[in-house]
Amino acid sequence: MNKLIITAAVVGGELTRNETPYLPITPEEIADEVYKAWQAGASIAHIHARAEDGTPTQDRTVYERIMREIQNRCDIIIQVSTGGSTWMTAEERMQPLFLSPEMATLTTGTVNFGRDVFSNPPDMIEQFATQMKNNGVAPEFEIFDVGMIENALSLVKKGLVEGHLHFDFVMGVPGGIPATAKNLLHMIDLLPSGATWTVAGIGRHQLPMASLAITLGGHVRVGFEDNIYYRKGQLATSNAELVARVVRIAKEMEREIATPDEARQILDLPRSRK
Ligand code: KMH
Ligand code: ZN
Repeated sequence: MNKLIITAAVVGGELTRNETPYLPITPEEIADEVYKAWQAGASIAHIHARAEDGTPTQDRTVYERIMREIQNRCDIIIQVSTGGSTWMTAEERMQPLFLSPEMATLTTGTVNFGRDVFSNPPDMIEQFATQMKNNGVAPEFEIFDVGMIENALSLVKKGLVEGHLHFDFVMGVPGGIPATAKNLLHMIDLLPSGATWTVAGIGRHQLPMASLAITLGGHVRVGFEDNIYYRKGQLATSNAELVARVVRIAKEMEREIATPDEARQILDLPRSRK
């Protein structure tokens, strides 16, 4: 089986320190958290940015500082968010793309997000995909429900996305696809051959969905963005703790962990061809 790519989603676009005191906020704190996750075995860092007061921001200068701090510490693949937070405009959300990071997320449809709506109409999706193409950024399709897979494939048909296809199944968001094994198998079935996939299980679904992905040959995303608990009633004190647990499970199942460079090869990112 191919090596396991672990993504650490260390900040998120909605979480606050009221929910967990361990949430990193400043660029240095975020980079330190990413560095610890990398030491534990993560090869991709999914990044959101925060203003000094902790509120989510898509300001490219803040992303630039975060990226620089991370690059000073390790060679992890940096994947910026274009999801931002549910209340942000398209213009705000696409700011970090202008920094030409290696990867960025691309949600290919609109979904209820708890009591909010995470809005991604067709024109916005195409605008984001075009900007990624122009800036040489590899998209990771964020799939919150089944129909978003077909929407992603339509971008490929239109020539707006080229090369290797990588999907992240975000499962268990209230309003999105429930985190069940049957739903995961169904989504895997819909992918074109050669595509890779990862699973981000939300809340208590993080651990079972990660275990399933390890078994099925997929990849895994963990981190505070999706789940702040190590187990019921016990907060995780770092993203690295969540990564380390996935590493231990994978090793017990004879699945090796991909380094960032190995992940670049699996995902056929341009840096792997240099
Ligand atoms: N914050 C959510 C509304 C992404 O990063 O691309 C969406 C999100 C997805 O976090
Ligand atoms: Zn995100």
